[in-house]
Amino acid sequence: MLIDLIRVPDLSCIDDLLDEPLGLLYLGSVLRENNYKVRITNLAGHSSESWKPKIKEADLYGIQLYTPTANIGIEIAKFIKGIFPNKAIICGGAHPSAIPESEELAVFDHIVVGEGEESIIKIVNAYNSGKIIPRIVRGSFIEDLDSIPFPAWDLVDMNMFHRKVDGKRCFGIVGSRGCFYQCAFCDRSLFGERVRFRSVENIVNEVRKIISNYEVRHFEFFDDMFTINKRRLIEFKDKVKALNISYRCNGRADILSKKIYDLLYDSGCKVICFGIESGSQKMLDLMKKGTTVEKNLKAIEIAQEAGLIVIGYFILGFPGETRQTIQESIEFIEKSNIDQAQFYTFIPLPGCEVYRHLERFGAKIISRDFSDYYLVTGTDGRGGKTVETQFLSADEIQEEMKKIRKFLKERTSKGYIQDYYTDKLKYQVSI
Ligand code: B12
Repeated sequence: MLIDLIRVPDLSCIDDLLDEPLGLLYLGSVLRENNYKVRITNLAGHSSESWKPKIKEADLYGIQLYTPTANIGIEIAKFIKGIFPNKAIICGGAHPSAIPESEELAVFDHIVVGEGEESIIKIVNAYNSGKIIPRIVRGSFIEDLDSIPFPAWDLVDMNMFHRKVDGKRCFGIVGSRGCFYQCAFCDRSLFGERVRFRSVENIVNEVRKIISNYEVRHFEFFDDMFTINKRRLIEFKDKVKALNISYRCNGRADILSKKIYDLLYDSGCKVICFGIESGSQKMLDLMKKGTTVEKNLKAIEIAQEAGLIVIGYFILGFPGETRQTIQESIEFIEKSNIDQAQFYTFIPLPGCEVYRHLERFGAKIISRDFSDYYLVTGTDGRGGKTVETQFLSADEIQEEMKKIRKFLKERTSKGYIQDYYTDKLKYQVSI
């Protein structure tokens, strides 16, 4: 039985070939472990039409959907049904996990909610043995993450992906799943609120395998919770130091222990990315970020002192945003001297608290077309027009974004800036 896992193109993104499709590589790995044949059809980098000849026959298809890629994923599923009408198609990923009952997903035979490793095996086994399986399959959160085999990198051409850390091509690693913070803009339907960690030993074994198979020593840790536990970081540093790696990771900016940032630096971390979100305390409170502007400033200072390059992610246009709060974010950037600042427009992603309680937040959705639900794209870095808030219309938010881009361009930033996929390259930003 051959299962074809499809990575759909992200048409709104100026470069969707930055990162390997880790989720599908995990699914490929567990399918192979269960003796199924797997193919990954990687349509990233394709235009709205050029993907069609890439679709080949298989016994079962699996498609990953993010909200902004849901429409193209549905189009691909319809195309498959047109040429291979008897083949079942499963979808999974963040979008169907948030709204599995959505009518738009009617073309799919099965919808997987949450982590896919156990659920895809249940579904494929059922097809293999002629058993019935429900249309919506809700996976439980996998407790023992070490039990999941490493991603099947060989199913794709890893040279296609070009995210760089420290100027060199890197591999992505996910060392934990879940996040217990309650940020109102975040969709946590996928990995849930309870954090599960892989053992440090297991992560370091993955690092070793990548070094020996690909001679790559540069990594990006995608975990939400990479910096949360000092004991783990000490163990990580002790085990990884001799491997001489460089990496970038995400961190909560309310962690103010200098020891944490020293440990990161000592273990090879070059860049830390903080979700700063705003320079306005009012906005941080509305977003339920659970932290303060002062703590954010302090964390940037300590991390820089430890030798790290600090990238800050900001959200523009969250409900409650005004020109005054935007000005506070600009002042924050000037005051903090953060190495790079990146702004993304607020999008009410299905599954996040704002999407579920629009009125309470004072937001009005102006587009139900999921192709508009992208955070950033294009030469001016604008996001899709999806939402209107009490004080700013969607057009005004885009205008403000233009001004911020201009401000950021004039500011010197430090650290590596991703060079985008050359034939799409119009400007340089990093994500
Ligand atoms: C890392 C990350 C990225 C990386 C992806 C790196 C990678 N190599 O996968 C980058 C920077 C590229 C990225 C980009 C985007 N991201 Co992102 N990202 C994340 C993050 C922080 C972690 C995801 C992760 O750990 N992936 C690793 C693997 C293990 O997980 P996975 O890919 O989701 O796959 C698992 C399941 O989803 C499921 N599954 C997936 N596909 C399928 C298919 C089938 C058939 C089945 C059965 C199961 C299944 O099984 C997999 C294994 O368990 C999450 C937040 C979070 N903590 O969840 C946001 C998150 C997933 N991203 C989000 C968004 C919006 C985006 C963008 C759409 C942003 C944009 N352009 O506007 C893009 C889309 C990229 C694309 N390719 O189309 C949202 C998605 C919300 C939504 N409703 O769509 C999230 C949830 C952030 C948030 N909380 O709001 N992202």
